[in-house]
Amino acid sequence: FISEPKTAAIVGCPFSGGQPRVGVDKGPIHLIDAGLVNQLVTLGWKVNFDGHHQFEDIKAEDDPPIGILKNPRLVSRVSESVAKAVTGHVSKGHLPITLGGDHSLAMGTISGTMNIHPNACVVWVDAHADINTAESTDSGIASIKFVSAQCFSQQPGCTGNIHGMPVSFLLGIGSKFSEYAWLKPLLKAERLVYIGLRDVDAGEKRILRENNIKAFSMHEVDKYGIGKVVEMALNHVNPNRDLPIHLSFDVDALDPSVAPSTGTPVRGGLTFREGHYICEAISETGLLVALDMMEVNPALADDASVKKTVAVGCSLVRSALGETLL
Ligand code: Z70
Ligand code: MN
Ligand code: MN
Ligand code: MN
Repeated sequence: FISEPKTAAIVGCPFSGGQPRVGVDKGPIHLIDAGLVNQLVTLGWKVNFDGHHQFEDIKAEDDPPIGILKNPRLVSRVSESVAKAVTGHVSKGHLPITLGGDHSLAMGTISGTMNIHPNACVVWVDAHADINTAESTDSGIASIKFVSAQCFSQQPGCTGNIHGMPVSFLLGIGSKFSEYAWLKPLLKAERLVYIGLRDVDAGEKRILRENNIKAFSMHEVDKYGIGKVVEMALNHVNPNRDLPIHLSFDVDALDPSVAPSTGTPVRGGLTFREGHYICEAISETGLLVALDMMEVNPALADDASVKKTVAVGCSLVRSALGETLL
């Protein structure tokens, strides 16, 4: 699906409106400053990067919540413009690499991919399912979650932060919002698979079950090993290994010891090698058509942790684009 000469297009998305913490909008800048473009050139790719996206600004007072959704208009318009950019690249046989920014951007990236490849499958690598709907909030279970050794948070399911919801929007489940009329439910539940889950809200578990969505949590990674998990994941969404693959990688899928600089680190995550194996195995299929590297937040944690997180983000992208160990 990728034309020769192999060309990647960086879609830098300095955007944080899908979640509450400042700093995730600086993720793409750090990934580029770390030398990502040259690293990919070294791998033999032509790389198009003409600066980070400039998003229209909608002032908070002009963007009050719609129901539970926070910053609903801003998130919608940003994702819509990202969808257009991604569609443009994919239509030319270029590989868009979207650098986040928060994961609400995936409404745009996946829509953009599926506009050109309606049969594409999605591999979503994340600690979280990001599949809340406006309704799944009132599951009524206020759970205390020990998020990491250092901190804990108390959240009753969906928080209205749209980075916890992009998958439900893409599937077309939950209530519809006129503000999101541009977003067509192009993704089918059977073309979606998760790897790395370990912080899934009660309402989200019900959604996964009711829609028969395949998910490999950290339990399955431990039980079968990452090699078998990736094989089973691809067997589910891409049984004949002939469909285009969109890989949406949330850096918080990795263990906080590997990727500490992210908004909601969750202990018990993928190791450095497990994360890379996923990218390498998908690269080996030759079917990758779009990649997201999301939720790198350089404002969280100390300098050494930021460096480590940015470096692993670059390294995962290289693996997905064909870097091998030998
Ligand atoms: C939580 C919510 C979250 C990151 C999603 C998810 C929180 N279930 N954090 N992605 N990084 O708010 O819906
Ligand atoms: Mn392009
Ligand atoms: Mn995510
Ligand atoms: Mn996450």
